[in-house]
Amino acid sequence: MIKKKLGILGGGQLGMFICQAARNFGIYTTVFSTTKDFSAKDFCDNYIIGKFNDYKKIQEFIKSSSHFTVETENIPIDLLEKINNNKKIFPSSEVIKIAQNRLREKKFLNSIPGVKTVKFSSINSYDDLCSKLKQFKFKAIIKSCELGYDGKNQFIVNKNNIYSFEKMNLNNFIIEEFIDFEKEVSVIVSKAEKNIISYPPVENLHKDSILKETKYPADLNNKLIKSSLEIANKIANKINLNGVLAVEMFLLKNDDILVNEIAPRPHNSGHWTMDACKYSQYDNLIFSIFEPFVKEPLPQKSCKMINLIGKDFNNFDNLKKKYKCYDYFKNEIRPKRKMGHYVIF
Ligand code: AIR
Repeated sequence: MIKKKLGILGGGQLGMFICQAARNFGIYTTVFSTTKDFSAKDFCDNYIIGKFNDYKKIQEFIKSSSHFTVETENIPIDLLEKINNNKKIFPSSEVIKIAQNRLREKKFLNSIPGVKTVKFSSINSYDDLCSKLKQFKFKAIIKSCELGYDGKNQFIVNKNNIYSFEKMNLNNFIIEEFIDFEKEVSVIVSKAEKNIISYPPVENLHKDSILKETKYPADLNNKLIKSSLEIANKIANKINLNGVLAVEMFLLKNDDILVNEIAPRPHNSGHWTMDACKYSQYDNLIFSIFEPFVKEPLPQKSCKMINLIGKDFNNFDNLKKKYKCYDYFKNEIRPKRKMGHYVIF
């Protein structure tokens, strides 16, 4: 039998968990990493280290596998299209293209009946920021449209601190209304050729724009559970998802739901599924790539997933004595860097 082969763009913790799931199903993995030390290194079968614009290395990577996926959306679109033209990539380059640019993503989301986001506008300069901030009642968030995650390139702007942005390059930024939400929830969906499944909504707690905790089940009434699942499914269908998609949402005091952002890959708020579901988000990614059907997740127990960010990781050995702990094997602790997580049942 020919072994199934999966190429993964990116080798961080998400790539590491994808490799582990792939191995359980006997799939051979090749990771393309832009750094020498990376989380997935000891969990993949093969790896290529190079720059995304290194033609020879990319050719080698495309040759390595029949099927491809990504563990971050921050990958040059021409590279994704190149893979898409030659082999199968999950999700397709069109899906990733939408999710990797905040402006494109928000326009797409608002084009779906029944899906809404916060008010937003594009900005390209400090002058733009000054005039738009007025429209956003002098309190807003600005984010770079591309290449930002975990709070990177995101700033709260108000009347008092606006001057500190005068010297910043604000080209290709988005300004978003600052909203006072009640809760943050996320829903992960996975879609294969023949069916679609969703994980139940979970409640997320962020600190400094980085996910700190995810709680399953979310403390929501049935109506909100239903609406959040409906929104995530609408998005997955509209975007023609093939793979896994996480939908982050804000829940407002009046029970309205606004979509914050989407991620076309396994998501940090789905790590809990490895320990509390029959089939994790990583298992379903593998099914969506290699099988016609994805599987119902079948959650088994309630739990809380807590991220170890930056120096939190120094407590890892202690936590290991009490909880199910995951090390991301990163070479260096940096502030705001996700270093590992643990799960409390
Ligand atoms: N990641 C991707 N998008 C958002 C996140 N958090 C994961 C991926 C990526 C890793 O974070 O697994 O490879 C990068 O982590 P770091 O700490 O090296 O920046």
